Amino acid sequence: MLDRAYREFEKRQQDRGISLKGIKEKLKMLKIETPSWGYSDQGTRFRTFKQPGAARSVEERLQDAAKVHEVTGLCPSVAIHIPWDKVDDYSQLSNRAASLGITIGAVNPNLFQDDDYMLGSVCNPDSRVRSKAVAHLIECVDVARAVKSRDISLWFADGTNYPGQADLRRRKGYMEEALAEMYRSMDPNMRMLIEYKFFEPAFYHTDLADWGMAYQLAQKLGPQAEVLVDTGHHAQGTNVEHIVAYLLDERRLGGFHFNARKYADDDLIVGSVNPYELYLIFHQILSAERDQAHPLVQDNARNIAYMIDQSHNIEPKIPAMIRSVLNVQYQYAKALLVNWNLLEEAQERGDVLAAEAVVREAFEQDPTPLLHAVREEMGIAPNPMKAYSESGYAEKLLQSR
Ligand code: AOS
Ligand code: ZN
Ligand code: ZN
Ligand code: ZN
Repeated sequence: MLDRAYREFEKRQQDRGISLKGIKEKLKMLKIETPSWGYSDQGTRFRTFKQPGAARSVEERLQDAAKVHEVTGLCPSVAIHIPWDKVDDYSQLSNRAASLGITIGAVNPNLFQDDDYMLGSVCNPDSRVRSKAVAHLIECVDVARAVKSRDISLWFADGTNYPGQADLRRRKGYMEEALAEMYRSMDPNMRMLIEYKFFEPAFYHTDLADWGMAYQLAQKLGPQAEVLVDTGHHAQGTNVEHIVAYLLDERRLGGFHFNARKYADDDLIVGSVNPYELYLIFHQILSAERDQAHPLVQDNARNIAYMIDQSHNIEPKIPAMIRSVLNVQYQYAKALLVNWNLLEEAQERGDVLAAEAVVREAFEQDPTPLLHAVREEMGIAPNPMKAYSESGYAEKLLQSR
């Protein structure tokens, strides 16, 4: 049933030259993966506050991820972290996920929690440690095969704290060798997503510090290697949407780790601090999708893995995850409301103010009635946060965990 708010919204968009038909279909196709590690107690290097009811096992993490999908309709897959989600039988894990209505998404190796990794994993000066790290990468390729997952997401804590601590170029070579070995072990349908981060936990240099390094490495490895952009991993003021546009044009944008931050890699709720940045990221992706002159760029834009990478330490984890994916959906919905004809005309005229206004005007729309209608058509409650709190799930967890 279309309510008045929706009809008014539709009319307002028609007046702006926007038809909602295709837009609804695109909203129904949006998928955002949630991280298994976001459902358990683990957090900062300061205190990790224990939350009553938080998931304690991979089974419970799958249940919570399935609940988030149930109320949002947006999260049909969950990323896993090995060894945190290690099990004896991965096909059983994947069947269990299926019985909960979700699938296992990206497999994330862990190359930072063993004592062996104090001076690095794949870039460690000790060849024994490097071999151990490579063996773990290959183990994760096997896990991906067993859970039928396409993506293996790589993030390395490797780096140094002091000038002179290690030979930077030698470490670069170690990284290249390790990833080449992993690359050779992948099946043709698999993708290696390479994440970068400019600092932390290492504070002098990080072996994969920025998108350019990740991109060049991906290029050397081959077409199954792509870059993963974690929105929190840039210096203040970095134009992240420009990086997105550049990688799309090079057809190497593999995925995102969404989160927000005020200062450094805070892993806060995406869209809470800088919603315009998130919107502008989607603006670039949708621009690439429209680029009919470059079908491979369009293809890249349609195959991006959208993932949340957050760990909620002071806020209740499941509602925080729900809010995060709803924030992504909200900004994506607005990015779909750009009048591209007006934008292109303004750009061609060199009309700076008009072009900026077209982009900002869509950002200033409130797509809530549209999202309500889309959820209704998908059989989802119009307000997923409310549906979750009324479902009694949180109370049930307090009893049972
Ligand atoms: C670390 O800063 C990265 O964002 C990783 O992607 C991720 O948080 C980690 O692999 C989860 O433990
Ligand atoms: Zn990340
Ligand atoms: Zn991070
Ligand atoms: Zn982060």
